[in-house]
Amino acid sequence: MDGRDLVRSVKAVGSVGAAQGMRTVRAAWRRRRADASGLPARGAERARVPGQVREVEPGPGGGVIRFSRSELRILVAVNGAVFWGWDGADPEPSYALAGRCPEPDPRAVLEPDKDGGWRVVAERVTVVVSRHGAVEVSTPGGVPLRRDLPPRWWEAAGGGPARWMQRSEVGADARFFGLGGRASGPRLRDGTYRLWNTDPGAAFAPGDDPLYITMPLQLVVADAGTHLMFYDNSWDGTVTLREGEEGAGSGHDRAGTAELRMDGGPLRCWVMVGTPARVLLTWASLTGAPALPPAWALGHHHARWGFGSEQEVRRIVEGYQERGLPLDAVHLDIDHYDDHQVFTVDTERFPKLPVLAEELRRDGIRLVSIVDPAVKAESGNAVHDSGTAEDAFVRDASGRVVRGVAWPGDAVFPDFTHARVREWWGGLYQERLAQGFSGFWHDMNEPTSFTAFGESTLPRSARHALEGCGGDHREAHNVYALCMARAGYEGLRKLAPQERPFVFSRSGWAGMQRYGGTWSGDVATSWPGLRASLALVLGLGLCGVPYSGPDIGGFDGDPSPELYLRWFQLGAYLPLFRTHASLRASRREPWEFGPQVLEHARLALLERRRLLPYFLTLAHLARRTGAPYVRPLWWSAPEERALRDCEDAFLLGDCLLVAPVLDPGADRRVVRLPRGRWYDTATGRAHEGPAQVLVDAPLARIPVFARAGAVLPVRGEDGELELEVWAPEPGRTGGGLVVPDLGDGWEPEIERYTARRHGRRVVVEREGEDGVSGPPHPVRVRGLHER
Ligand code: NBV
Repeated sequence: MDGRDLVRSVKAVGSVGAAQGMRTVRAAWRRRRADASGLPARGAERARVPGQVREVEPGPGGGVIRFSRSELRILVAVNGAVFWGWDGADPEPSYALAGRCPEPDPRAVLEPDKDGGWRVVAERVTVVVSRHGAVEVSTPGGVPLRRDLPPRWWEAAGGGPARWMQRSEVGADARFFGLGGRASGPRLRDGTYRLWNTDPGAAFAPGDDPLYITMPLQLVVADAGTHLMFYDNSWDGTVTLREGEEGAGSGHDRAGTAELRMDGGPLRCWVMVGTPARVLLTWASLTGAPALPPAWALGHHHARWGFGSEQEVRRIVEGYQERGLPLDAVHLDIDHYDDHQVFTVDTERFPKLPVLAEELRRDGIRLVSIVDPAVKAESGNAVHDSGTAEDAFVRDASGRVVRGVAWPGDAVFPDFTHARVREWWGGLYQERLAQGFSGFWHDMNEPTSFTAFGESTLPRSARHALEGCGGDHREAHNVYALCMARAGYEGLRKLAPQERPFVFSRSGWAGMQRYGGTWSGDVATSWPGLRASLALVLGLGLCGVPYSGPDIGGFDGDPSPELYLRWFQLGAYLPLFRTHASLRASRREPWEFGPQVLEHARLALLERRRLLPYFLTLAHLARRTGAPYVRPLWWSAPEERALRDCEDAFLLGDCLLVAPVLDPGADRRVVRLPRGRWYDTATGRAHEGPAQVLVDAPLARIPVFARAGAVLPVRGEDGELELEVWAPEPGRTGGGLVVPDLGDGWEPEIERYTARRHGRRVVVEREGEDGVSGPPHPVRVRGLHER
């Protein structure tokens, strides 16, 4: 029985047969037994709340407030973020932070507040702690944004980690976003969301929750302001959200609430306040700048589980080339491994992979390899043997190496929470580089271990190094993929220092953007699946992960030509633009859906290529500012309530508004435009926002609007950089940023442009240190002759 049969049995039928089936049953049984002996029974529990304030000890950036049954440490950091932690919790160690905790802001001091409470006043935020331990966050003007009520802990009589609950209140008008990758987002409606990275086991659609990436991060947008709240704790937990309701003059407002319940770990959090852009900037300064993808990774990728041979890869590539369709990368899935074993090649079907890679590279196409963490548990397997020599694999409480079941059969799992193991694993990418691969696609890293029933991951009692702190899988699970991404990224930095690593990962946690992006897993082939794929990109962007994109056409099944095309057209405007599908799914090449779809897909591909300089600019800006490429419509106008609820369109950087078609049969759609003038880029027609407009959306294209005054870097017909400038409204100026990509190893300067009307002309100038000058690139003005 091979991996394919296993999928058929585990995923499709839900029952397993023969040897592999027995393995999954044994794995489930082993897991239960390990947990029963490795984890203490909880027994009776005692609840605790902080009690009354007893004393206060001011310190740099804040101080410590002691209550009768707990203590609270508050710290305002120089980047403007505020930390607080209960029961002695410090900001470090933390998997989310990019480095050390930022320095305290010396200007922030703890001072007495009314009714026996205390407060810290910082530049952008005021934090007031009541004498019972409620913590209120408000704007400098005193408008409340959030109130965290006194927390409650439950301690097990027999010892072990305390469970805790934190209830928070936000404005009655507030909307919640974030929590990682949620298929039902980006606006998170009332419900309970689990914080446990999970392979759903089948292609997902809205409503399937949790998925592969969860984060205890809430981005809250309200009239009073925007804030990001991050509870730095990787344990299993749930967040129950309930949007508030306004009394509308006839009654009281009901606050929105978020109730976080965690199974253990510290109660500590970071909050940042400001505009959405400011909040994401602060988040990136705390958790790390998003990795810059290599330029080719912003082009078109074609993947497939089951190319099966070098000939087939060549056939696909030729298919693109013969039809003049741009292609930048081809991804090889697990079927190119030898017997599903990571860091190997099936040399019968892929006899000369380095030669193929070299040929493709000459044509400007890169090869990307899937990398799974599970290692075949068999002596003689080189990775297994070297990992065993390194003592790299996760063990249980009794010291035995934990076994699971994955594609190669019985498998063991590296403990990526150990620096030495990461270094060993990072070195293994040498084999991939020697095969000619340029990029890496981390899969199955929740981690997933197939089991016949219950949860498909490692036992909760499995031991992990956790950077020398020691702990078990309850704490390590959610950061497993983050640490794997770090291992791959840092390994590649060492092995190929001249190139930007390209790593994207199915699972992850807060801070994963430091190492790359994600594709967020196996989205269902359906119209709701298409909607979910946009929700995920938007939601992840608001969690600081700007580079992602779905499997175009959906992972499973057989999309109709229309669904495939609409997905393709959306994907062309998302950071990761990749067609991919499962072994058993129908084909996903653009020519497989008839001549009409082919022609329209060609337009999308060519437009993506034309926009490449813009995507590169957005990638550089994401790295410098934390701003996602793909932003909700409220990004620059969070006070516009109607925009907060708009989930079917997005801003691509500052210049474009993209309105994908997400419903079957549509050839027109309504688009909600934010304030200002917007040009329909297909017709040149100007629309004045705020407004809802009905526009054509024929099969050939999805509606895309350009902001009046936008200066957009594009690729001209000669392949050189050109500036596409959309006429500012009369009497107004516009402008834009351009970051020319100079290739790996270069730190380009941001070029700043202004655009203004001068009579019937538009004047575009570059702002430099020594004043303004004419732009060094050709300029093409559009929209000038409108009204
Ligand atoms: O490696 C096979 C697939 C892969 O194509 C997909 O992108 C991943 O999300 N992988 C999941 C494992 C198989 C799942 C059934």
